[in-house]
This record gives sequence, structure tokens and C-alpha cells, in this order.
Amino acid sequence: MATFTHVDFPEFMEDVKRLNPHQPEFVQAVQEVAEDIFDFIADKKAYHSERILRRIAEPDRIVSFRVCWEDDSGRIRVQRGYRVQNNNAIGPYKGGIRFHPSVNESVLKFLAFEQTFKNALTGLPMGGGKGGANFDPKGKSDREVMRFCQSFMTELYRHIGADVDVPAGDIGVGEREIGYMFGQYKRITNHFTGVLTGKGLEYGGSMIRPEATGYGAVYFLENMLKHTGRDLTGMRAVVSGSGNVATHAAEKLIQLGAKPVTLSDSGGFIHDPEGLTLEKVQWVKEHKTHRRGRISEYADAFKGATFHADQTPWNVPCDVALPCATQNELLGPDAKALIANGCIAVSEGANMPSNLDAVHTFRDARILFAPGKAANAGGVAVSGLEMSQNSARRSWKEEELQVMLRDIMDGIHHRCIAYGAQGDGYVNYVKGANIAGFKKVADAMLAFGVV
Ligand code: NDP
Ligand code: 2IT
Repeated sequence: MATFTHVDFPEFMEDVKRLNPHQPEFVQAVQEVAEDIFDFIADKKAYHSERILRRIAEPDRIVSFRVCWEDDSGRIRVQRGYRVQNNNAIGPYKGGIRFHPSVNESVLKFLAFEQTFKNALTGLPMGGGKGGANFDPKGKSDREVMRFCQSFMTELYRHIGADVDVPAGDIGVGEREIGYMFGQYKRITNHFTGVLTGKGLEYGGSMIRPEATGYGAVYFLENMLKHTGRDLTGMRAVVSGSGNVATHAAEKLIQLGAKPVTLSDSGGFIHDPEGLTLEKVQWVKEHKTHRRGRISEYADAFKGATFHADQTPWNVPCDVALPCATQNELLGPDAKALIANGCIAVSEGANMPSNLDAVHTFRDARILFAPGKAANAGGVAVSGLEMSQNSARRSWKEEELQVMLRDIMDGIHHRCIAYGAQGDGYVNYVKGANIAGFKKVADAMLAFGVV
């Protein structure tokens, strides 16, 4: 019988780059995981010879489809839709749908890959997937968004199902879009099932799902601080984004005694040195969701606040930072600026907001750094609880779900420590999250043999 020689890290990455040309986000996400996994599996023969990481880094399948819709002026528009089903070793594919002009195969493959590890970390039985389209909801009427969502679902419905693949929201997809997509799924199939999460409360949604990602990212931050004998009281927080994740992160920071001083969108950031209040956060939520406004208008609405066009907030002095907008929004020089200005902890509300250079900078400076796959897992965790409620045809109370969310975030923190604690007490959360997530998926895959 032929003997298989182990592939080492450089060879593995060469292969990934060769097989995924022009997909920099996907290659970046794989590299961030592989850096830790190769160390971990050095003395574990089965993971090598069964080529587990290589298999996780090849999506189970990718569907790509045309989405046609008619705009309000009668013009026919053509968009490209996708669903990347990355891995279902531990449960049905699960992950959000993103509508943004920057969506392409690389972005969705990176997100589906990350989601596989994140979902494993929650402890719930969910595989990893992600979908979306290069559709820009900005400036579109409700009817245009409805027609687009219906057309998108008219193709997607055949690839998903409560036990197959359960999409949810992400950038550009919130309760409005989920409502239109769920309505179309039900109309086509005549099935009322938990095929999407993030639904409205009237038709099977879960309490605290909208809040869960941002709240969870702050709970994780609080856990990291507690582990080193500190808490959030009085901490100045720099937050990016002003959507679902950012506004709920800001809300929880305030409730726990911290002081968020920035928010942003793709036009720039606002700086409010006095700090946001719950009333100001409520204003932003309504402004962004109902009025579909821009964050620049915050500076007109609140005295003392300033707007900085085309800039990110990382140069504002702070104690803690929460990037909650999008991938690669925080680069090496930004990480250096944060550290130089006194930042002691970073919790990623977004997926892969820090590039590799920034991640290495945080780790080398030994500040507390929680990668998105651990810190923002609260959202998909409550999605998992929404699936349970739909299957059981019942709804849990808000207080019960609050306890479960905290419990899940505590569990993820423990798992990161179990695999990421260094000899000197420093916790490498990137390593801990990567290994804990990998191990669960890998062990399930080993049980299935070569499939
Ligand atoms: P939203 O659509 O609600 O908000 C996105 C925010 O990010 C907006 O402020 C948007 O500004 C900003 N943004 C988007 N793209 C860019 C860009 N290219 N440059 C600068 N700013 C940008 O999305 P979410 O809050 O749901 O998602 C934010 C991040 O959190 C994403 O990385 C997502 O994958 C991640 N995430 C979301 C979860 C959820 O439950 N919703 C769960 C886990 C992670 P603008 O309005 O100008 O576009
Ligand atoms: O990135 C994410 O975890 C999400 N967008 C949420 C996925 C979900 O299925 O709730």
C-alpha cells in the first residue's frame, strides 16, 4: 500500500492559493485558521492522513444563479445570487445571506468557511453556509426590495430546508428582507417550517435574535476582561458600523457601564466625546432602519459630535475596540494606532474585520483579541435556538433566552481558554477558537470516513 506523505503548512497554502485564484478573502480566512491548525495536528496522524483541513477548505457545494427583477421604472435588472454550503458534518448548513454590491464568490466562501468553525464553537448542531447577492438595497424602494427578495428565493428555495440549510440575515438583510423571503418560500412550497431564522416574532421568530450578535460580542469582551481581573466600567469604546451588530453592541456597552464614543458607515465615522446614550442609540437604530439614513446626520442631530468623512475610527483614543462593520476594515497600521493610544482589548462583532497583519499585531502586543468566529457567535447561537423553538412549535421567554445566550458565550470563552491559554497565562483567543471549532468538525468527519 502506498504511504501518504504529510503536506506541510507552506505546501497546503500553495495548494489553496492555486485552487482559488482571485479569491483573496477566502485565502486569508483559510490561512488564519491553518496557521494554528498545523501546529495542533502536528502529532495527530489521523487529521493529517484523512486530509481534514483540506476537505473543510473545499465547500461541499456552491450554487450560483441569475436573479432578475424589475425596478420601479420598469427596467429589468440582473443580479448574481449564491449559496455556499461549506460543511454539514455536525448539522444542517447554517449562516446568513448578504446583499451588498461587493458580494462575490470569494467573500461568500470566506464567510461560509468561518461560519463552519463559529457554529461548532456555539456547541449547537449547525454546519456552515453563507449566501447572498451583489444587490444593493441602498436607495431601493420597499417594493423593489420585495421583488428582488422574491426572485432570489424563487431559485434558492430548492437548495434549502429546515433540516438541509437554514439561512438568516447579514449585511443588507434584516427583518424586512427575511419577511419577504419567508413569504415567498411559503408561497412556493406551501410549507410553514423553520427554513429561515431572524424571522418576525409573529411568524416564528425568536426573542433577542436581533440583539444577540452585538450583545454577545460585548459579553465576550466582558469575559476576557474579567479573566484578567478587570471590567467594563468607565471604559471608552470605539465601535465601527451602525447596523444591527454595531447598534446592539453600543447598547450593551452602555448597559454595562462603558462609554461608546464612535459609530461609522461606508461614508465615514462620527465621534461623540461625551459618549452615546441609550436614547442616542435608539435614534441611530430608527435612523438607519426606518429612515434608511446615513451616520453623518448624527453630527447634525447631537451637539458636540463630529463627522469624519471617508475615515475609520481607529485613531480615536479608547480602552476597547469593537469592529462591527465589514471584512478588512481594520489594517495593520490601525492596530498599531489602537495599541499606541491605549487600547487593551478588541472584540470582533464583524466577520474578519481585522486583516492578518492586524491580527498578528494584536497577538504580538499581547492585548486581548477576540476573533469574530468566537465573539460574534451569539447571533447564530440564538438562530440555533430559533430553530429549536420552531421544531418544538413553542417560544421561550426573553429571560430564558438571555440566560441561554450568556451561557453559550461563556461556553465559547471557556473553549477558547482550553485550547488557547499559553504557558505565561496569556490567552491566544484566535488559536483557541480555531482549534476548538476545528476539533468538533474534524472528529465528526473522521467518524464518516472518506465522503
Ligand atoms: P448591517 O447591514 O445591519 O450593517 C452593516 C454596517 O456596516 C453598516 O453600518 C454599513 O454601512 C457598514 N458597512 C458595510 N459594508 C461596508 C464597507 N464596505 N465599508 C464600510 N462600512 C461598511 O449588517 P450587520 O450589522 O448585520 O453586519 C455587520 C457585520 O457583522 C458583518 O461583518 C456581518 O457579517 C457580521 N455579523 C452579523 C451577524 C448578524 O446577526 N447580523 C452575526 C455575526 C456577524 P453602510 O450603511 O454605509 O453600508
Ligand atoms: O455571520 C453570522 O454569524 C450571521 N450573519 C448570522 C448567521 C445566522 O444564521 O444567524
